[in-house]
Amino acid sequence: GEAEKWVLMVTAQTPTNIAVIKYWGKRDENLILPVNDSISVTLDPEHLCTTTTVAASPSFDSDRMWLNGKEISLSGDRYQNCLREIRARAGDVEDEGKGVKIAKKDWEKLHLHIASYNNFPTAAGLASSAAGLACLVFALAKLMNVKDDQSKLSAIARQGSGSACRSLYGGFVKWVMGKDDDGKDSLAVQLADEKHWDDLVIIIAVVSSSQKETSSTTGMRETVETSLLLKHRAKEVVPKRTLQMEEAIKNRDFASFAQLTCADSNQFHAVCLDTSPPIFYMNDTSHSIKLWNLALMKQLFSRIISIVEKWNRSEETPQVAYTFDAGPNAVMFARNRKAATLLLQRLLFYFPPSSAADLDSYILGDKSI
Ligand code: 2P0
Repeated sequence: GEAEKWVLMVTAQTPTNIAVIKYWGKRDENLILPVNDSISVTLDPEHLCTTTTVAASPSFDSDRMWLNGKEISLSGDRYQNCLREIRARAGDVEDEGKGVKIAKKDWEKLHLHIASYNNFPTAAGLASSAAGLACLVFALAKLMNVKDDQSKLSAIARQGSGSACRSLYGGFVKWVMGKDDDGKDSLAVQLADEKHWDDLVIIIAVVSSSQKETSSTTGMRETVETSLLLKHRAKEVVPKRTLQMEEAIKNRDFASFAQLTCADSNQFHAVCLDTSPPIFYMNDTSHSIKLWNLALMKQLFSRIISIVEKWNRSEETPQVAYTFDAGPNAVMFARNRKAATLLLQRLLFYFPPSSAADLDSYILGDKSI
């Protein structure tokens, strides 16, 4: 009847995050519990974000989801775990304008339609799953009037994709690995908000929009199974480095921040190389180079590293840090606007874009949410 025609909707927008202390390796694959803490910076939502609309209606027959306009399956454990956890925490919802009243228990039988858009390449190593799952959990929590705080929501988003838990907060965020077997204490906490370090500028060179070859999930499973270096990293290196990074962020100490960020990116890729069979994210020449007029992808990575390392050594104090994830894009942090301008000049000199349109692939943004 008429009363059955309502649709209740919520739209949310969530930026992606870039890890400066990397998450790589799980101790529990189903709950997504990591082998070490990680720290990230949440980007400005303008450039790299997911927009998700969630809708509930008695006229929907099943839960369905569309990603970038294409229907995708929700049957996987990760989506199912997130939906179940959110539904279990749903509250009463009343929309007087629509004459809608939903009781807590009604959410179990109300179906959802979800539409999600990324304004950046999906699965190209720019943490699209991070923004996507964080946004989904956040939007559903709003729709269903879930009262849990962001930290509790982050533990739900974590079950969708590990790095997603860090996108529930802006600014600088730590994913605490936790000790419990049930994962309740494996969640995100905000270290500093988006206004804390205003000088910092993040520059991302989108090298290729093609999808990466080894997924993070598979890659880290193989690393956990085969790499001895990972055991050393998780037990000895990351615990100390996390504390040092927290200090660097607190004090806005760019020299330490840059040293730790570069070192951790390099160790993450060393751990990938220590995996059997080895994983090469930094010189993956299997990707076609669409946006950049480069002979080989590996030249970009090694050249960015050497350009930045050389430049930093020639100055009194580091000007720029680099970090690379499980995909073909370069993320750089400049200590301030002046360093960012100089960095862009250098990038444009060493990697001249082949057309004006390619200039768009340099994204200049603030880290603020
Ligand atoms: C990070 N990455 O800390 C690290 C650095 C990639 C390199 O988190 O299996 O997509 O969904 O938990 O979160 C990528 O891993 O993996 C990632 P799942 P996820 O940002």
